[in-house]
Amino acid sequence: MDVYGTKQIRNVVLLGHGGAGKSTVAEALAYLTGVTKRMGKIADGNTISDFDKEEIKRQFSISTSLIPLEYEGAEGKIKINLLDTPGYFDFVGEVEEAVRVEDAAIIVVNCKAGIEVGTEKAWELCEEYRLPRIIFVTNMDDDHASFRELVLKLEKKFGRKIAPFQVPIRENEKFVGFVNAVKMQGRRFTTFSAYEECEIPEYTKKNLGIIRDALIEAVAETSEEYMERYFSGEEFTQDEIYTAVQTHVCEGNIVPVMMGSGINCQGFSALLNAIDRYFPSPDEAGECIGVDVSNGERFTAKYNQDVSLSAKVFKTMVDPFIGKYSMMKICTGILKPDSTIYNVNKDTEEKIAKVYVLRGKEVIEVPELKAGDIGAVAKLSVTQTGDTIALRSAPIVYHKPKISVPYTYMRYAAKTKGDEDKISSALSKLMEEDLTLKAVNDVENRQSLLYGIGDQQLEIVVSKLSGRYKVEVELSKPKFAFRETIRKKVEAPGRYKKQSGGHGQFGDVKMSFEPSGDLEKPYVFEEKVFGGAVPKNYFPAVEKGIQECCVKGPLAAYPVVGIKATLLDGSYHPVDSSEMAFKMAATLAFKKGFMEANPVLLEPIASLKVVVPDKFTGDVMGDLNRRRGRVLGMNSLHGGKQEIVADVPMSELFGYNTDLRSMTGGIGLFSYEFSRYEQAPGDVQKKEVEARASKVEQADV
Ligand SMILES: Nc1nc2c(ncn2[C@@H]2O[C@H](COP(=O)(O)OP(=O)(O)OP(=O)(O)O)[C@@H](O)[C@H]2O)c(=O)[nH]1
Ligand SMILES: [Mg+2]
Repeated sequence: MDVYGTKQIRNVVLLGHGGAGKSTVAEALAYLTGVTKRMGKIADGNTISDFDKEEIKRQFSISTSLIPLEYEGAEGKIKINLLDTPGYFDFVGEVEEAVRVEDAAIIVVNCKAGIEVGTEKAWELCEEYRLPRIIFVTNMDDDHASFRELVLKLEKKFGRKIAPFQVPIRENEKFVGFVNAVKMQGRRFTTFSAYEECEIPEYTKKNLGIIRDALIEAVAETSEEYMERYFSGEEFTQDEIYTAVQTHVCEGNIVPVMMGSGINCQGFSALLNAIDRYFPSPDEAGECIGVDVSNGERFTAKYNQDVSLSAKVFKTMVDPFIGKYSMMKICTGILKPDSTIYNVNKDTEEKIAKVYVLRGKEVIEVPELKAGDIGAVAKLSVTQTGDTIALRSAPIVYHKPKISVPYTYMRYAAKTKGDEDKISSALSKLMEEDLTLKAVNDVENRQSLLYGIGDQQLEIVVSKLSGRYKVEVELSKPKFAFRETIRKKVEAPGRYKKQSGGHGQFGDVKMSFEPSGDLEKPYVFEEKVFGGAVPKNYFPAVEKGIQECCVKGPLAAYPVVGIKATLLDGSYHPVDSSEMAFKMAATLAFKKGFMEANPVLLEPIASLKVVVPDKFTGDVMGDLNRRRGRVLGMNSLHGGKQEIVADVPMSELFGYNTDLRSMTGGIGLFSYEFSRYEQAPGDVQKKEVEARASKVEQADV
């Protein structure tokens, strides 16, 4: 593959709802630009983008794939770095990594399915990252797909920016071509995306007129001079139209809508043309903004190959067979093989040998990569996704990507004992690839937890562990961290006595137990012993007894919190008393007293935020009620959305991701954090106490 200069590069991300046809669009573009001799199909598991075993098995994308294309554009050869992202919401992390380095987007919409939740999310992301975009309407081969209806819906949803550039031509209800509204020419497909010119059918003319007028009006709005010419009835030249459209597309004022059939590879010549003409090269798209670590000052630069190197590592691939690749976008300078680079985040230099571009799973060596381009380096040891690569002499650091926080979790365990180390090393590799995956060791509940965006993602992790790393794990419902405390004050004696011949054991205490009011601490200890009934040197032993009891409470073996224990009185034996005996006596007093002091279970409460469009608020609040949640308030957000704030028991949030998705078609988002402990209702307590009866240690007297 050739080396391309900044101006010859187009970085384009494919976004859209799951199953809309993104990977098929990528495949068609690759076929058309000569990357492949035969077009692969999702159903046959032979596409460039969905090469992973799990993707082939499930027939949808799981990770973002890079597919560089070389294309003979209007002003010479260009390289299009296409990133094909997964549409399913569990893999949002992949999308978030990709949009950070791309300069423009193609939102793929299935004409028959229309605007889906994934379309809206894609649009929102483009707005957030200010990405110029084209909407590519696919599935035009479906006889029931109405382009016009879809355009009306798009206009209603996204406003005046929506600008159809084409009108379909159908014969006997079949999609056979389109009219190009920019050139005002008819096109009939011959083989694949190739076409011959044809007459503009009569029935398209009315529609075409509207589209064309809107287009010319937009061109006129580019400058005062154009406006005057427009009003004097002068026509614009083709080149003037192209230039004006490019300005509007780059500024996000116009979103062209184009069409085709992924599966029949139709409509892609026009799409390639549009990418070439309308999308910005990196230097036109924006600036690199970061911080110069040497002086702490803000750093801004154009994408420019003539200054020193800086690059964003936006994705990591770790494969047991092909190894680790750090994918990066070169921001400034040139990345050359056999050089030393400096990882600014890790303050470490790393050696690189060869420089590559990846195309799906294919690794292609290149002489160098220039500013604005995307490529990869193998076997970096400390470098992770989100890091900035630069030179020690010019240490620039770019912002880390904004990646969704995972809130769905499951407990995991090795199916075969002894596999634990292998599992944790495999998981750490998977976590390098996927920033939304987290393995957490929950020491308190003696369980290992796997956090992700959704259940499907976690299920795929299990499958990857088995397929790639040959270790089997099992997912199950996690245990929740309850606490135990008491509600009233009691006094309780504790006497430990073993005096049957020889050296005996004797400890005797009287203690009071009451709520301390501080649920952050297990216990506070005090002594009010009068006249040496228990000698001072045994006080620490008594406290030790209480401390140990608090680890595993008498009610359901959960940790105890919020207890005040006071040593009031007792007695001792000059020979048989020992620290051990007093510790035991305190334990007996605690267990008896605790159970008499109205013991209760406390459950963790999460403070939850749910963001949904207005129309779903009723359903969401009803569901939160069923989950024993307390809705605390609602805040209006922009775009017709509401944020519902509620307190909900943590245990009731298990499975919330799936339920919220099915309630809202996937558009609802939620986040939560632990807030505090609260008394669990009687039925919850009863169930827990029964379930954990065997775990409670009986006081042995
Ligand atoms: N009839 C028809 N089928 C299509 C078209 N484009 C894609 N498909 C089929 O639709 C299914 C989904 O296509 P993909 O390309 O995998 O969709 P995607 O957007 O990449 O999906 P995710 O990776 O899950 O986000 C596949 O079975 C494709 O063969 C099209 O233009 N016409
Ligand atoms: Mg896909």
